[in-house]
Amino acid sequence: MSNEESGTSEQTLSNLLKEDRRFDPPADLAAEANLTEEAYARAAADREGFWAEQADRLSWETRWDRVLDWDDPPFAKWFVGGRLNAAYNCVDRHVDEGRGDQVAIHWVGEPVDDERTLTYAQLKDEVSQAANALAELGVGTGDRVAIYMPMIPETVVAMLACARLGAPHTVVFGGFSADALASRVDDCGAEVVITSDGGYRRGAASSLKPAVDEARTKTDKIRKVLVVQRTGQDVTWDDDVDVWWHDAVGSASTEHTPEAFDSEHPLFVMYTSGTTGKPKGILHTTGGYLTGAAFTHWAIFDLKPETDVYWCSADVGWITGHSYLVYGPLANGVTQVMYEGTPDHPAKGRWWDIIEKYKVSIFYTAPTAIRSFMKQGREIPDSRDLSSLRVLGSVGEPINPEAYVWYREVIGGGRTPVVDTWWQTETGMILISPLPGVTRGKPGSAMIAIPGVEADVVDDEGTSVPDGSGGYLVLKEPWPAMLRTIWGDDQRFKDTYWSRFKKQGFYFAGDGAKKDDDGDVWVLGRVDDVMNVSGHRLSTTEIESALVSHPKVAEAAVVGATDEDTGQAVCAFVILRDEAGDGGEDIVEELRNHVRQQIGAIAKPRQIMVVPELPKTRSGKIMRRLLRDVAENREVGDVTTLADSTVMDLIQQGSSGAK
Ligand code: 6R9
Repeated sequence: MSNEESGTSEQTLSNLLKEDRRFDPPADLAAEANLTEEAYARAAADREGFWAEQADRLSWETRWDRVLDWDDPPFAKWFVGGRLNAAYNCVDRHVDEGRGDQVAIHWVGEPVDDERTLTYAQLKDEVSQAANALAELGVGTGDRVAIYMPMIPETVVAMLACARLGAPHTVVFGGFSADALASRVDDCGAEVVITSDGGYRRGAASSLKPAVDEARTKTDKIRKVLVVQRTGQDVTWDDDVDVWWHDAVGSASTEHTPEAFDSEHPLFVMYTSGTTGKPKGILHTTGGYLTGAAFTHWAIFDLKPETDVYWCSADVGWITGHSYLVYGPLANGVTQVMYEGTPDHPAKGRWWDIIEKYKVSIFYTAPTAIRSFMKQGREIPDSRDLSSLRVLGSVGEPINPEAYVWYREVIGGGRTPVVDTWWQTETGMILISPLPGVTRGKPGSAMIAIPGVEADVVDDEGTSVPDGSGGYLVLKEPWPAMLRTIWGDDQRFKDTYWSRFKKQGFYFAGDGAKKDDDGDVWVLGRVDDVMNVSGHRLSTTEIESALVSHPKVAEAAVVGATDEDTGQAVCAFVILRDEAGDGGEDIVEELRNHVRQQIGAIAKPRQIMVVPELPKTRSGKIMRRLLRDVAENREVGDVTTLADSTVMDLIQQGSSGAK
């Protein structure tokens, strides 16, 4: 954002920042909070000392002799010389410390009453068996293993078994195609794939194994495929390659001694859903990543491992599933819920049934889910007992103030702080977030960097912008869970994240953000989600927020489409709330005027299309690139990273002729 332009953006962004609702932390939570205000100053005074304290939450076989080696930036090494085993920390340690009978996972399958409970002791046995079975299949330290699974306990077991062996895993979201799987397997050279026959989704068994079979025709890397039987559906079988999990793992010994690995030993590679080009394999290593995931999970959710029941609704195929379903919660030894299916099967309200049944106290989900519940109305959650909830989290996208307030009021009964957590696959851990016992929450703002993290908003030259202005979100100092490189491509790692502000040595996050008058951060979305209409910079988030604040609108996505007159023009796609019916004849005009009223004439959409669905990635992010294709009457581009690739057909049918 250039200097002249930020003046304009300041005015047009003022709509979001007009938000003046504030929510104090509940007094009882504040009194017992894991972190207090003092942590910020303590961490700022001695950042490395602060992180060393956090690393001490883990069990190390050998202690580190240097906290941070930043001698060759941007290649960081954390807890240098330290040795540990991530799986030992997530499982065995709790058993060794006498918590073996505590439930680790209450697993809830999609078919009602298909449930399984695993204690830490049982998890230890299964992880040990799986590690022995993988070793038997020839998996050794450093070998990569691909995991292509539904949301079942074996997925967590498989990840931990890999970690136990020091074999980096790469989890590929089960909704991805055979092509996507093959290209990831190829890129990281995985010779073993762990999968299942299928999983349950929207009431039916959907298959996974055929995609692995197909991937094997596209890459010659795959030597063995370990198959969990989940649905019992027919699978084609190759005796030379395929191995049943229940045979190999079921017959393996429950004794397995975990080896300690170097703190910088690779733990996993997670491919990001790239907008264009080859996906990036983000590499995370052991000691720093586990420290960051465990600490943030404890601090930001104010976790009390002995009494809380935690639930993160993310899929393990996403970084949130890695840090806040597997490594963070299990390192902290909490009891958690894991759910296989969709929120509306067999009926709307399934999630609230689960919260009621297991007395979930901390719940972490995405704004897209919250907005879809708003669409259904409050009667459904109102008819469940959600009084066990005490902290709510949000991740993945900016949360619109309306969705934040609804989440807090309707789901949290007006009691619960909402932590809007900003982070990325690359950051490995939450970096900007309120602290539930400290922060006076503002709907729509992720607030400030957590203790130990240095974030800022800067202009084109890398200079910190004054409060009240917008720019680029950067990280000024290394943090323990930061990515170490892009798998096999150090140059791309440097170019993508470290070249934009090379002189200053800042990490460029790719997000636009704004500091309000109090210095609190409002993340506005990816820099490429900024539109330029007649020379005015408009953020998609701001206009979407205005649309969602209209009582008939459930969800909105805004893109800038090329326009002869104005350079770009605002095009909006909206999903109406159930009770709004078809919205009435004049709905489009009504909404255009609403945006004008909320923000100003410049933001009034040229075009609004009422659609039944929006195209989203697995992590709930709207793929605006595809909507831009529709808005510009182009053939729709690559849809392979969509969670549901049929959505584009629905949108195109609905939008034809609309203007
Ligand atoms: C964890 C995750 C990262 C991008 C990030 C930003 C957006 C995530 C956000 C948020 C505003 C939040 N994002 N959390 N934007 N407020 N609380 O989502 O990782 O899939 O790599 O996406 O998501 O644009 O740059 P990832």
